[in-house]
Amino acid sequence: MSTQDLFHGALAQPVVMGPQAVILPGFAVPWMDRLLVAVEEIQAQALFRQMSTPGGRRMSVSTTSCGELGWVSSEHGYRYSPVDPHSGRPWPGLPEAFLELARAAASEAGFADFHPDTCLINRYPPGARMGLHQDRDERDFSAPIVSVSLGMTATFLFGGHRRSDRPARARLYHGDVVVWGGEDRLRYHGVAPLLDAPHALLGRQRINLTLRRAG
Ligand code: MD6
Ligand code: FE
Repeated sequence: MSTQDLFHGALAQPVVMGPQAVILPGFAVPWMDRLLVAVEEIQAQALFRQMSTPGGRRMSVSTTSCGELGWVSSEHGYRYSPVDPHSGRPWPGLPEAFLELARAAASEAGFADFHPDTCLINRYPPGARMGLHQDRDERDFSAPIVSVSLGMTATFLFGGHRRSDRPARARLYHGDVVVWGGEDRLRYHGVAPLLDAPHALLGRQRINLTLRRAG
């Protein structure tokens, strides 16, 4: 494990990305062991799968979910579903560690009373990326989104309110948390293609948790 991994969180100050968007470096570190155990348990019950976009293209990330609802994408569009279409069963529950971390991070960023009902889990192998998009499948945009980065480092792209706005770039490390909401809630964003730089704990993958209130 590198000194970067050990001390990044303890030393770094919040990085302001917008009026209501902030990176909290290393904020997830105190929850890390519980987060990783929970991700293992979830992916054993609801397998990571590569979904298709409405445009008919296969996403380069693999996805699963937990909570009352799960985000699913297919040729027919994007939606939240109470059951995992692969298994026909409800999604695994939201782990207590996810809820604790999400509430603490939201509160740190100025969003009191965040009650997520879903967590989308994306797994990035080297080369995987996420094109610029808005998160707008949730019913109510008043709740923020809390995003947790695990494993390999990513370059996050923070755009504006139009797809054509040139995005700012920010590095996201293992244990970093991004919180955004309010007037930044519908900003375009994405992830640049992942470099092949294995992480000490998680190897050749990045896992991103996004906690939301969807229903
Ligand atoms: C990712 N994140 O970091 C993709 N969306 O892998 C997102 O798409 C995202 O990090 C909304 C809010 C925060 C995010
Ligand atoms: Fe998103």
